[in-house]
Amino acid sequence: MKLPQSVQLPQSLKLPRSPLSGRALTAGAVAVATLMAGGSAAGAASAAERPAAVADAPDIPVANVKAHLTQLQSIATANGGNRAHGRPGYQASLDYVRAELDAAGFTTSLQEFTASGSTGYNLIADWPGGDADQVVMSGAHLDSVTSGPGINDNGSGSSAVLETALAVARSGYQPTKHLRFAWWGAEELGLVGSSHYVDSLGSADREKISGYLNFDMIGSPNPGYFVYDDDPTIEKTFKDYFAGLGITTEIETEGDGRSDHAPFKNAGVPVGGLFSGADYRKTSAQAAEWGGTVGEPFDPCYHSSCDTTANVDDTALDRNSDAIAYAVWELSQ
Ligand code: DTR
Ligand code: CA
Ligand code: ZN
Ligand code: ZN
Repeated sequence: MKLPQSVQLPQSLKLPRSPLSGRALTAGAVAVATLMAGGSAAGAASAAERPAAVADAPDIPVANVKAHLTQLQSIATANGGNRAHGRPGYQASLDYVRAELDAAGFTTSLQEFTASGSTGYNLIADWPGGDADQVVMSGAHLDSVTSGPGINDNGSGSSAVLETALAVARSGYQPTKHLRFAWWGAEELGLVGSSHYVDSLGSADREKISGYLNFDMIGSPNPGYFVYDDDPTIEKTFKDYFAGLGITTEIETEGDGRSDHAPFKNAGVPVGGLFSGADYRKTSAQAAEWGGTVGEPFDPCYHSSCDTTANVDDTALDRNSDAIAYAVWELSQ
């Protein structure tokens, strides 16, 4: 199915402000918002009890994130077993995510590019409102490798970012800054989609991005809790979240330049993100902190056909999804 030409929002477009400001959400409204978001009253209570900075951040229901993973698994199964660039499975994944966002009130657009002789697409979703000159962006690559369905790599990041965006819509959150979300194409071919996006931005529009948060593999079955150590403010935001849960984190050392934050960083945009590990093996010290299996890879199915919905640790997926929401709320106030 031929998709429409990419429809780019003029970056200078001033989006309408809503009278509801993020700070206007009282603890009671947080409770209502949390309940509407499928959270529990207890969740609402814990949200109200949490430090003021995170009072507005809702709990992300991991069941909702897993429901997106189930959809992506079904899509891969119905399309040759993968969701790779240039294949029907990628197109169907894109259609699924975009439909969810359109139904929730996001302004979505597709950005077209070519890689390895095939047309690829980035999906960009803007949440109406906020200062268009201060954009907080969150992203994940939506493509898989050709050898499998790519549920952890990177259905996990794609689904957590999607559910965070949907939580923004459910809560009616209207932060000071503008929220933008992105699902990249052809990351596995060499960060092609995200590089195309950054290269296509003029310098003025690049400077409007106050931070880019990247999520690539956040549900690894033998998980680690790694925080990108690129921008100190973003790094601290994530570390503070996990410290609040009593979870130690390590700085991410596997991936400088190995995921979609790299083009943003190279263009001078502050970046950060989370990672639960790929083909490196868990040490005994890490297992003592995080549990799991010493000597085994964080993700034994990395880039393999067994990267299915059975290849995800629900606790890591849940914690990282909640950390994404915390950071989006915290960095956009
Ligand atoms: N390049 C990612 C996997 C990956 C490997 N190391 C890191 C570090 C940080 C983020 C991602 C990764 C991929 O295969 O999609
Ligand atoms: Ca959660
Ligand atoms: Zn990969
Ligand atoms: Zn990946």
